[in-house]
Amino acid sequence: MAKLPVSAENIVKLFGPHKNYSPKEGFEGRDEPDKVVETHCCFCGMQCGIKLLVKENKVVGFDPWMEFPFNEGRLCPKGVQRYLQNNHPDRLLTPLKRVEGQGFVPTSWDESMNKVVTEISRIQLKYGNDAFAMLSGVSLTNEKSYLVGKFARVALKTKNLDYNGRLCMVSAGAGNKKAFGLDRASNNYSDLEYAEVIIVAGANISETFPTLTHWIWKARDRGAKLIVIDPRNIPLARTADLHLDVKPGTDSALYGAMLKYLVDHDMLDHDFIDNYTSGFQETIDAVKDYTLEWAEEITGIKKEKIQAAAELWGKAKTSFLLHARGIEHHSKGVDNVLGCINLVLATGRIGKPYCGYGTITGQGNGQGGREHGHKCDQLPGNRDIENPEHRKYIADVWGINEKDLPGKGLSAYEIIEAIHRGEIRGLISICFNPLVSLPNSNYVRAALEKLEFYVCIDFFLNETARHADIILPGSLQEEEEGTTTSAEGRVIRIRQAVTPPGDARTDTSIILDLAKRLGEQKRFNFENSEAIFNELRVASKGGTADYNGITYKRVEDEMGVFWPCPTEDHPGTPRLWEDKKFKTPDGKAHFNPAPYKLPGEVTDEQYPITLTTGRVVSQYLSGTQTRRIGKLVDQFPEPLVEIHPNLAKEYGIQQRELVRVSTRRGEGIFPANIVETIREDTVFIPYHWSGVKSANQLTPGTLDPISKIPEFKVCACKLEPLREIAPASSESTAYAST
Ligand SMILES: Nc1nc2c(c(=O)[nH]1)N[C@H]1C(S)=C(S)[C@@H](COP(=O)(O)OP(=O)(O)OC[C@H]3O[C@@H](n4cnc5c(=O)[nH]c(N)nc54)[C@H](O)[C@@H]3O)O[C@H]1N2
Ligand SMILES: Nc1nc2c(c(=O)[nH]1)N[C@H]1C(S)=C(S)[C@@H](COP(=O)(O)OP(=O)(O)OC[C@H]3O[C@@H](n4cnc5c(=O)[nH]c(N)nc54)[C@H](O)[C@@H]3O)O[C@H]1N2
Ligand code: SF4
Ligand SMILES: [Mo]
Repeated sequence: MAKLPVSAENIVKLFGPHKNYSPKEGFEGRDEPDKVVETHCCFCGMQCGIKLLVKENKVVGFDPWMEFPFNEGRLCPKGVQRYLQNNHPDRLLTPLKRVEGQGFVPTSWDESMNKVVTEISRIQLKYGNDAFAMLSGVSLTNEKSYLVGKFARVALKTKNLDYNGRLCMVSAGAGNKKAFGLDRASNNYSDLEYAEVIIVAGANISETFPTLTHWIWKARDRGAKLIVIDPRNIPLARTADLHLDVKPGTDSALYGAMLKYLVDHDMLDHDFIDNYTSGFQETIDAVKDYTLEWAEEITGIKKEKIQAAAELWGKAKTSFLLHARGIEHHSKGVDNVLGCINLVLATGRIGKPYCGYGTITGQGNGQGGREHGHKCDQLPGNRDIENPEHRKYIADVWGINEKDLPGKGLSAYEIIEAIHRGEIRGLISICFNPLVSLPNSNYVRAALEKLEFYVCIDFFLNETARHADIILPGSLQEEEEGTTTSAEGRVIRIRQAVTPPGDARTDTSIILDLAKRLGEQKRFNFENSEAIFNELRVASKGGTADYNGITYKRVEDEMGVFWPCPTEDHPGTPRLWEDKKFKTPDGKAHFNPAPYKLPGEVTDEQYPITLTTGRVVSQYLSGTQTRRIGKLVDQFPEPLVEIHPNLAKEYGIQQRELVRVSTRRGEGIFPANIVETIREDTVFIPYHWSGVKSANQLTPGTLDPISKIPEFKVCACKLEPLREIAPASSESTAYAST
């Protein structure tokens, strides 16, 4: 039976209005904290070192941690506000149950856990084990990610477990596995400093990885040339030697044309290609017709600029290529990634000092979280859930029969589709807000309403949780011990600074308790996070993401250890591939043909404008955390639609006028932000908001066939000015990525 979400009125009754929390001037305890805890920012993949100041079991402030090597004390606007979450008035402090007609009502741990277990049993008995799915997230530590993977397969006994990295790094992961047999950025970022040429493709680094900018400036100070590939003239592009303003969805045409140019002008490393790679000939055959003129036609980038980029890249002795979601959030995301890798391999500039390549991992533990088995097709150590040897190894570590280990399950968006088909009836989620972050949110909402039972573990009441039957109050990153792995591949130590407030519990204790109640106490008998990590080390041993030699003590003593690190006397691997022994079956790096293909949806008469989506500096992901922090909200209170002045003129749109943006999936209303920094045929909307302000009402559920990543970065839309100026709040957003 369709279930209605708890009404907004009922939520307000229980929680009061949504609070934008700013502390008093000069916060309490600043001068004399009880303790200072060296740990890391909970937000993006940079995982900047930070010191948290603690007083009376509350995080009351922060200090820079100057000694931590990556960020050397630097923090971005989110990092300096992160401490405000632990003590936030919106924290969930007790389990809640949905009571029809009343909204969410506090309940006990015993009652809520019993209900969860009863519903799991009921649904699995009636519809089969796989009818109960789990969604997880990589803001979770390595220990929790590993635990969730084991919990879903061993205690919940479902194959349908996937995670929010499916919306994030999977195109890069799949591309890296095809080309190198291993999924990690190839270098630590200090290698950037001496690179002669740096390409940044589809990554708005100044806003999304602000502390990484430092390493790019260092290279610039030494004369490095910078090439930025983005439909918007983003802050980094404004300082670049070349800005290639690519039309969304056409990157592979650009990389293909650059590759052809390198071939035609013999700017190739023949020794590297001949001895250490395979697949070169078919890859260059696929781009033999990709002239500069053709590429200009497809990508909208002037051919002189494409030529200049190929010349700079081709002639450099050292170089670095970085990309992020701008090229990966596509139904051809894996092809785009392979197109970039082909340029790196053709010039042989990898596995050498100051020569590197990598995707910039997005979420805090986006790297570690994609290695230890909470992906639908993966087992710990980045093992393959369909490989009989890998299955046997993990089944032995877990003490189960290989035949009882579930197989490959559905990916995140496919789980939503399966709910619509009635194949999945129950859901448990932790650290994921799919209603805001998955594409086609009207379809996602309809799926949530169809679920027979949904339990959510979070520390804030996110938008998806409003559809839950039970909400379990979990923990923030600083409320548990653990490790994460930064975008560089550096395994670092997350420190417990405080215990969870009120009746909230650590995420780990909630999962362990659930496993126990599902009859799996023996296999989930961990004393602490370190015990989980030690099992993870064994489970990862021999896999491509090998953590076996990494101990808590080493991570602390060495301020992080880079995987792979197979033995305790192994130094770890900051720079991959120095030995040229790639992890592919033939030991070579693979070129892969990456011909240009059209995106899933193209513009037409009805929907004539390209829509792309992404981020702003002060908001984080689905906004659950940052939309609650006063100063971050002040900086960017609501999403604006970026429109070029010429396009605005065509529609008679004024600055800050409300504009209805519609696609085949839905519509939203956004104040206009008229800026010269975007292509004339494209509009951009940041996606951190919900409801009528949600960009994901508009985006399509088209997936990359290999990675299953949704196509967040390109679809067709239309604009209608509403002839009404936005209320004052949007006026304060003077800073709008321009
Ligand atoms: N402030 C902030 N920082 C964050 C996050 C956050 O939410 N807020 N999230 C973190 C996470 S999880 C992630 S994944 C990263 C994401 O980091 P980024 O990938 O840097 O962020 P996005 O804004 O999603 O997209 C980057 C750029 O892609 C461009 N783009 C759009 N379409 C195309 C295209 O077809 N081709 C090319 N070449 N570029 C295109 C957009 O104009 C945009 O400037 O940020 C991390 N850091
Ligand atoms: N249109 C559009 N959509 C996008 C994107 C885009 O560029 N455009 N980007 C995509 C990308 S790259 C990403 S990564 C996804 C992210 O999408 P989500 O993963 O849905 O975003 P989050 O805001 O991280 O949601 C995580 C939830 O986990 C909770 N949480 C955080 N840390 C913890 C923890 O330690 N324990 C527990 N129990 N809960 C925790 C937060 O409170 C929040 O409610 O969005 C994707 N969606
Ligand atoms: S760059 Fe990322 S990790 Fe560093 S302070 Fe900002 S959000 Fe936190
Ligand atoms: Mo992400």
